[in-house]
Amino acid sequence: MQICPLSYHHPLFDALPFHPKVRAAVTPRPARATALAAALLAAASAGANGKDFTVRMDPVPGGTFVMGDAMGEPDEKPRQVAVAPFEIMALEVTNRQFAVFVAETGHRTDPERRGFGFVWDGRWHRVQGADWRRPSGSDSSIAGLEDHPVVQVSARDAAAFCAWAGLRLPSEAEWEFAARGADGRRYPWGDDPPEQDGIRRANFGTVPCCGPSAVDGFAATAPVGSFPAGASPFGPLDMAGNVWEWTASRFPGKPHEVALRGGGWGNNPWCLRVSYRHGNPDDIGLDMVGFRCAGEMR
Ligand SMILES: [Ca+2]
Repeated sequence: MQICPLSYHHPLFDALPFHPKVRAAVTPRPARATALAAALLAAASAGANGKDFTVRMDPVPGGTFVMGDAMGEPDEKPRQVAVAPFEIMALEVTNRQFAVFVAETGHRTDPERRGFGFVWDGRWHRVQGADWRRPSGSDSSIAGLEDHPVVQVSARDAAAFCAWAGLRLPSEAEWEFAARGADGRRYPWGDDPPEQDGIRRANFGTVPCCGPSAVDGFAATAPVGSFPAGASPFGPLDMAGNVWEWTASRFPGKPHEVALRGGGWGNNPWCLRVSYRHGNPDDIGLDMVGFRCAGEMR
């Protein structure tokens, strides 16, 4: 077994300056017409950098599948789960898209209100001034990273974005089904490792775990959708790697934590498996964690 040091319970994690049960006031849910949100996001997304970042929703048919991995961690014990039909964003939410949401709603993220975010360099550092506009701290910026996934957003910030867009975060079961389908594969593309025979299928980190690796051209985040060979059976990209993704599900046994999935740019292939689970407090931001939204099948 290997450890993916994402949870704040891990010894590589700087302590929070507050008890996780002491939560900030709930972020007000913005009230905006979803049609307007969809139009604004489309206008901000299409054709950026010569590439189409339009918000594409991939349909995921309902079904029954075995969630988990008998060869995985103890909390991945296989169990049969039924999922109703839904849709999921083909790509992680980008900085450009999150900026539209903030401009329209005035939303202030949890890391902005807390005054810090967590930054990974082989361990997690609590960095003052790190937020979605300054992912590594006050001297950093997202200039040139407009089509990279937004990071340093909490689960509550992610849920607020999705609600504004007329969507929601996927449950853990929906996320895993969208990533692997029903045939028991280990990764979105199948059972082959993320890099094999010169084909790179995900943005991930060093082996052994867990430093940034620029072998794929990206030491940290990559523009969303950069690894088409890593598509899941239903179409979504980057379900393994690039950034971990918040879900709508509480982490079992940890009522103040939310489940994250998919592994990130600093993790090794073990952590990129579709069944790997982590939990973190719902009001902290990290520079290896983003999200994508789901919605009801239209
Ligand atoms: Ca991802």
